[in-house]
Amino acid sequence: MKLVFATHNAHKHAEVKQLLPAHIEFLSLSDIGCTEDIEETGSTLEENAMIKARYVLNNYGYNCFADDSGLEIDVLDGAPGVYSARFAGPEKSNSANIKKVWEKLKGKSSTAAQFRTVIGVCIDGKEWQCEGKVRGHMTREKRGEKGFGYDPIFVPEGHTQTFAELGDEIKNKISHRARAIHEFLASISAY
Ligand code: ITT
Repeated sequence: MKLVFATHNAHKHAEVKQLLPAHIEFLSLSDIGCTEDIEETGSTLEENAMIKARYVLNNYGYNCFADDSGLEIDVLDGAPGVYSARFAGPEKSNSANIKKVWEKLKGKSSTAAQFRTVIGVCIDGKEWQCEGKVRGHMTREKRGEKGFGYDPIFVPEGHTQTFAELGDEIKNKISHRARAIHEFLASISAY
């Protein structure tokens, strides 16, 4: 089966590629000539994941899945959530986003948080969603060089190092995206 993963984020594409079985022909947006930005106009992770998957199906005719992920901080009522990429502004700067998290957490005693991924799927005329979460807490300093986004300031539960220190091998076993992908893989095992 040919299957498009609708992301322009090369790091995410590489992460997911390592998790998919070899018999699935895994295509990227550039493989199918989709270079435009797919506008994420939804107000939830669920809506945005479906918008991206349906866009590829409707405009390019491929079976597709798309993920939308976000960092949800408990004492900030789940912010930045669906706005994680643009938390500090439309330029989507990781360092500005991290600074804004620290500002918002000033004076708060808890930094408990989770990463959550929703996968929207459009395959052979059917649509469904899968979800994965990883609980943890935010640090008040950056640690580690690996990963992307908020990885240098997120320590997953059961660990003392950030995702950026732990690296892909461990992250791919326990991350929100890995958990959502495993649920997704189980859901397509018959294909
Ligand atoms: P696409 O929409 O093209 O897939 P994106 O970078 O916008 O790529 P998401 O919408 O899924 O990715 O994620 C929104 C933001 O949430 C992302 O830019 C990061 O800042 C953050 N994020 C998501 N997953 C993350 C992870 O595994 N580690 C660290 N930060 C992450």
